[in-house]
Amino acid sequence: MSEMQNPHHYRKVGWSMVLVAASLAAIGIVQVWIGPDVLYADDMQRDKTAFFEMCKAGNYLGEGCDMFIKPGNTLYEIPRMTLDSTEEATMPMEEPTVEAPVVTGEIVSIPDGVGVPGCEETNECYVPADLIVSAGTTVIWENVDTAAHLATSGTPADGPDGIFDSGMIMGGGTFEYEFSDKGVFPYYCVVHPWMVGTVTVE
Ligand SMILES: [Cu+2]
Repeated sequence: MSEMQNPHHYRKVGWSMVLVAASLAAIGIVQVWIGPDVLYADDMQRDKTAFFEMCKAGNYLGEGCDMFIKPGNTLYEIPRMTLDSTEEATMPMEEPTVEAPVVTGEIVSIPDGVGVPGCEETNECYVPADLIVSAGTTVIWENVDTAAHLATSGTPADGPDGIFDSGMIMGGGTFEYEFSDKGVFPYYCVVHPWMVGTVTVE
């Protein structure tokens, strides 16, 4: 008679199942019991934050708000109207300053459609294909094509030389590299090896 055919063994298995079921039930009960309190501390924090925001909005003048007047919690300067003034009080409006993106580099464009050969005939796979910059200049490759391209230092014949490697520049993406050393740096697109360019740093 094998082990599995022994009825006493079945009984043992049966008791184990009961034990597992009981444990699961116990976990369930504990969960239901503590459930609503799990978020208790979180709610308290939320209330406190809401109260602080209310005080801040009221310049910390509200009841109980003086507890927040301490270094680091800046008091707002609220412009006040003067009652005897006949002029309409004007709020000091700050001119909305639109921060123009600071272009601190030279841009090399990767034009549309250079993923198929042809651009090499006019040397326009990168524009400009032969860029001359001064040392310390950041060159920004801007891929305006929909296909992904690379700017990898080296040549198609010898492969990457390890100086810089954009990796895949997705359509609409950019890659930046700051040229600190002088020299002539050829680069190419690993997936479209007819795409070549150079950066000359003077
Ligand atoms: Cu490419």
